[in-house]
Amino acid sequence: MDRRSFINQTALVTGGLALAPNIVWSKSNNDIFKRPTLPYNFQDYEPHIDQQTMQIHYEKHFKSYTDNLNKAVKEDGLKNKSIEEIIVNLDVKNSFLRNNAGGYHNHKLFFESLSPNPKERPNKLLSDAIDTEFGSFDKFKELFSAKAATVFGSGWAWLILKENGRLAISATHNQDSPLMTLVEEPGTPLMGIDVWEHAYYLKYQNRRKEYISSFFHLLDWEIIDERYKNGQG
Ligand code: MN3
Repeated sequence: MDRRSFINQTALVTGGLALAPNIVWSKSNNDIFKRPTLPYNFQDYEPHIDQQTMQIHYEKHFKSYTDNLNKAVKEDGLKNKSIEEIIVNLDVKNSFLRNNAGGYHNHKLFFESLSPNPKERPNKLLSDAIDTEFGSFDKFKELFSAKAATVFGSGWAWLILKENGRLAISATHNQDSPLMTLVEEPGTPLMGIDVWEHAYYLKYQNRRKEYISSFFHLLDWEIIDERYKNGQG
């Protein structure tokens, strides 16, 4: 809890309890979705991604998607659903839920995949699958980087596991998730790069390609190995 909500909550508990106990509890303890706690400091990702970008990205952008998602699930009666269930089943016309559920899940995957001391290569299981699909790990990086570089406007590039068990490189617009049925190439996201300008503009400005190559210095294959293994069922 940040300091302001702590103060608000304390004020309600100490001053408002007798008058409106239900408001006390509806205002606190009810955030269903939380951002993962980062095991590193924001400056630890330097020089690949600068401290200020990481901090604003996590504390402002990611927080805003998370807060809005929590608001949306309360209003839409989706309290007991997992984020994956919400995304797979969402009404695509509900743009508030679509943007914020996608934004939450995409950013969770992104921040969980980055480490200042990453495992730099996938394990044998995933590495073999990458070789089969793309030829080699280096070829995969080349194709993935090209996909990320050519996302027009704001969006994401992904390594996904398709329903048929094969890997693919795909892209989504805005905060759409590969889990959404409306996207061109659906699948389970194993890892993704955020190519919204807020993810790199302070350090790289219009040099998106440099940011993409820096991203690979932080990408931790340990968690991606794990996601792939789980996706194998
Ligand atoms: Mn972002």
